[in-house]
Amino acid sequence: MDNRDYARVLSEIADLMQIKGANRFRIRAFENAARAIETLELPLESVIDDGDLTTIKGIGEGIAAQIYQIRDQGTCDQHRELIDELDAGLLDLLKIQGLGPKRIKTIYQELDITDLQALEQAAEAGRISALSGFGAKTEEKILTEIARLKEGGGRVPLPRAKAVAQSLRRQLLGVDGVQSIEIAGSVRRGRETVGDLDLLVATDDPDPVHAALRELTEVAEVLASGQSKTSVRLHNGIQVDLRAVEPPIFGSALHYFTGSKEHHVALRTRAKRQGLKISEYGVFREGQSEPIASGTEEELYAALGLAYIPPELRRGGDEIDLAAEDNLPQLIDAGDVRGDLHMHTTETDGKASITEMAQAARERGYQFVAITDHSQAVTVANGMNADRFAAQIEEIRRLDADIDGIRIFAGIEVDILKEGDLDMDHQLLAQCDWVVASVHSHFNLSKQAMTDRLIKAVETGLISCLGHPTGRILGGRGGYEYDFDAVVDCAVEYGVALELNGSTGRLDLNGELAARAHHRGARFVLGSDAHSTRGLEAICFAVQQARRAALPREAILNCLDADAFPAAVTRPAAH
Ligand code: DGT
Ligand code: CA
Ligand code: CA
Ligand code: ZN
Repeated sequence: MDNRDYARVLSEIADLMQIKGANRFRIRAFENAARAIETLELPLESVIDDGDLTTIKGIGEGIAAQIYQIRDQGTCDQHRELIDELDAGLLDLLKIQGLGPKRIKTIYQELDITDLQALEQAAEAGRISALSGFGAKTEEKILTEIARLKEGGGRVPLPRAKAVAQSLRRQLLGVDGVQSIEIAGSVRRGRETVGDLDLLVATDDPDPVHAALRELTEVAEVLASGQSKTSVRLHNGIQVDLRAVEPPIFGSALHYFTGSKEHHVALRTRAKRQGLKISEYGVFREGQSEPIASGTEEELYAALGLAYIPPELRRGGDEIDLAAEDNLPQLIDAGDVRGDLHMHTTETDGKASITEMAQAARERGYQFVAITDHSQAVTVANGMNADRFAAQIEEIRRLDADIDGIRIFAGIEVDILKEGDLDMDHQLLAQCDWVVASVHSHFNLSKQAMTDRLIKAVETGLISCLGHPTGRILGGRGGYEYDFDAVVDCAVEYGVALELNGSTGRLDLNGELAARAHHRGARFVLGSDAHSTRGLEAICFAVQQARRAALPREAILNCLDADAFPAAVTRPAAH
């Protein structure tokens, strides 16, 4: 389990306590503990192994005891008792954006509602807007949010799914007889939400690895288990399919279980015309039982007369034709990224100093970073006013001169205010090296007003990049409405790049929208939006969305050398 799993259980306890009407200091204690774990730099389990959890600020004896239970059982007494007393369905209500525990408490107490369906019926019947403190607008919002939750159908955001899959993989790698394990399915393809996890194991002796999966503490329920496949559901609700295959067919099995189904269908149709058959056991000539390829995916594609198709492109579109002509786009990988252009420090809501962030970036092999703290409109993040930003620019200049082996560019994530104005002194924006402009408020403007707002910001000529351009929260809030193509066209005209924000809650732009913007001539920037040194790792998700969009290196500013970067960024002088 990772830190988020622990934090989730603790914050659910806090929320359920609030619904129940518990002592507010006890609620606060669980909230603080959840927060402390979420922002912890280390895996919580390494702290558990090293001894004393109470050394973590915000975690006392009582909560530490609950945490040990969560480690062993995936849940704890407090959580179980609250669910028994209240109702597990309330946890679904808590997933509704904009409905905190306080309002759910009212709904629960006044109307005795404990699940989504009952809430939906009540909202449709107008019984929610009749409650004091609720209006017609809230009621409407509840209905759209429920519709969206249903549509999401329990799919898990990619970053979370991947973290869970990697943790399972690590734990199973050491099991007797296991030669290798790969994460397959939609996670490998980088799909932004994931239905279930698929693990593929190469082994001559499958029993131990099936047993090991069944016995992991994360597992809540074994759904099926046999020689070739085990399916389980974890305490966090995620379902996992593990398949064990013999090492000689690992490549073809990995290909099969990576999907997508659409890619397979198109591939089979093509193979059939060539008198070939594909299955999880390999590529076969019609009527023969020995495969002509099975060990690796590369061999499999070669046997079909195709160039290797990376998982991110396997969608059943034009990738097979392109591979046949050897015309596949060249995809970037993590090694092409020379710098990160979105990160926060202790000056605002980050956990590490400018120097710590730069050092961590240098360790990752980067040539440059841009520091992009918030402007003052983001009060919850302690955003900077002009004086603080001016001082920070100076400090960055000093630190940049001092540090070896990496360039530190002075940047900012400036808020785009409601009317499209930038939340910072224009002189200072013109002085710094890199301006990410983002929307963090007033998400509900009309489509026209939001389009005008973004275009106005671009037309200032002061911004280098639009940050997290749709504003959606993965598995949460949808993006704000605006004319995407019109804003992209304006950005292209002004040389303003579009961000692929890799932070785990966003993936914004995603692969689909990035591809659309690419066709309109846009340039891109990958950003981790890190709030800690560990947060820099999120760049991998931006890279993966760029791969899904098949963006060429030349369209991505992070792939430039540090020397070439400043000249490539559109600055006020250009307009
Ligand atoms: P998900 O889990 O909904 O995010 O998407 P996937 O692609 O991971 O789908 P999943 O878990 O049902 O299956 C994993 C892969 O296994 C899938 O991408 C292709 C392969 N596969 C599974 N069942 C079938 C099937 O009935 N037909 C074909 N052609 N492939 C299948
Ligand atoms: Ca899957
Ligand atoms: Ca599956
Ligand atoms: Zn932001």
